[in-house]
Amino acid sequence: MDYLPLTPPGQTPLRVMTIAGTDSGGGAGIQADSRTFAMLGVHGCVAVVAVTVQNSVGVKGFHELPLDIVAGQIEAVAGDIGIQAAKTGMLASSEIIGAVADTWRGLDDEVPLVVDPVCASMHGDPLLHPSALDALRSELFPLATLVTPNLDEVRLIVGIDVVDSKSQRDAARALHALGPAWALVKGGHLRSSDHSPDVLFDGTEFHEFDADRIDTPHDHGAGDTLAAAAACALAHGFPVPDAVAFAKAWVTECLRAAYPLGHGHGPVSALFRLNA
Ligand code: PXL
Repeated sequence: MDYLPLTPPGQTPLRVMTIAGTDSGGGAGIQADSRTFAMLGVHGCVAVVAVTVQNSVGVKGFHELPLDIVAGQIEAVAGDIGIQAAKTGMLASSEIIGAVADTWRGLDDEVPLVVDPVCASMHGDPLLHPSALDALRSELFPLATLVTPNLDEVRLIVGIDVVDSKSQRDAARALHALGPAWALVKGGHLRSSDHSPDVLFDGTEFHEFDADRIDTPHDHGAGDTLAAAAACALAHGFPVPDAVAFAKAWVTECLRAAYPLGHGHGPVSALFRLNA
């Protein structure tokens, strides 16, 4: 695959922020985002919204940070360091979603925002209070350049059970109607396909992306990694369909390089790039 342009040593790279939760096991969330940021050559900035207690077997609990600390991290970085793109991951509650949306609306610059609407871990442990779905739909989606739900998240957010390419397009239409500029419906979990077909929609045109389905139990952090890579490409000024194509190729390589960890599911790995 073609990678993103790199910044010469000593020069300031592009800055991309993740607004998300930490993963003590290092597989997903902010840890996955930060690995992708580093391996793609951008400077990663962080707004921590929650600390999860988890390992490869599951999420045992989480602690949410105060709203002023969530908002303060975003403002402090945007006002000094400056960011060229951001992504959201686990946001935990409607109050945090409200604080992130308010802060985002108050920023001086227009910056592309990728919203990965994380609702649960791969083990099914909740990472978003069910009462927060409304805030996600009404407050955050309208601010998003791109939303990137998986099929479980699609079901929760727009109530559509995606089983084939027609329902995948219907879901993309319903998601786009909530206000994001672009909606991506990821088909990695689509049982009717032996590939991983994703559908992207901007209200006018559908774009389709296909990739091999990588058959591995070690796919912790795959969604985070795709959204983080898309944010990096948007920071570079890629048009959204090109950013999605890049991110899909990146996460496919990270899935190929995934490794076992602990007694459960290991993470996708951006580290493969060190061997290249
Ligand atoms: O992969 C989704 C995700 C995002 N953020 C955090 C997580 C997970 C999955 O477990 O723990 C913090």
